[in-house]
Amino acid sequence: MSGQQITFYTAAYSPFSERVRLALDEAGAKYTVHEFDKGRTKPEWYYKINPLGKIPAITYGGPEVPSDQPSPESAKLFESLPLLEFIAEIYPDAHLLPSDPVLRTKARTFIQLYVNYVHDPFKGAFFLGSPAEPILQAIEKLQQALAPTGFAVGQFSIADIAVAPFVMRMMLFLKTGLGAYSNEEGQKMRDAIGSEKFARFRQYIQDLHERPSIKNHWDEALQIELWKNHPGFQRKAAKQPVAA
Ligand SMILES: N[C@@H](CCC(=O)N[C@@H](CS)C(=O)NCC(=O)O)C(=O)O
Repeated sequence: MSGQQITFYTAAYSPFSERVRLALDEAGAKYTVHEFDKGRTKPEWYYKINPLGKIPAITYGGPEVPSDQPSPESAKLFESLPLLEFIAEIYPDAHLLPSDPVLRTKARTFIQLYVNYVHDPFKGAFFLGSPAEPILQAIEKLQQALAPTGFAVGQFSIADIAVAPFVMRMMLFLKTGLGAYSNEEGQKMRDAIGSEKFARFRQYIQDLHERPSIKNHWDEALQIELWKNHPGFQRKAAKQPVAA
């Protein structure tokens, strides 16, 4: 267990940040949270932690200081996927990375599948109103990579942590009609994902929801509230016929 202080910079809407929170919680880490509001410009001091101004980030080590006054002595770490690897390394007892090299590689491959083949079609269909077919094909590929039962590689790992915040939001957006897609494309996605073909993917989503680190934190109503006014989603409303 790491004896160093950890301060975690995050926001409730942020799926990238949720990855890191999940890893910290799975590891049983003790950490301080600095929560930003959605859409706010980051204060000047935050750029000392992440020069990109993005969340998530953590400070690691150094003295205990107020979260808005980062110490020069702490390590400043950002980018969610390297942070997952970091947390897995400093908390080896949490087994967030499988000890078997084959499973470990499969976990990393699953993450790359999401990053390289699923994320853009997800953004396309939900935020740009692109056709549904590419995201359905991408989910099929992701599904094929899942272990026959259990989590992505069987045991829970950083693969699930990296993907869960995105696929869970995707399913929530679809269920609640949030997104830039047309009614027809929305129905197409709902019908496809609800069909027998995607049974393994649906089971995976259900298993993620039941994982305590996710279950204890996932708040559907809050997510809807935080996302419903997303500028990408507004396009859907603009496309609908305006009543005379
Ligand atoms: N590649 C980064 C992406 C981080 C990212 O885009 N974070 C969003 C929130 S989910 C953000 O900070 N957006 C605010 C901004 O871009 O200023 C990671 O994996 O950590």
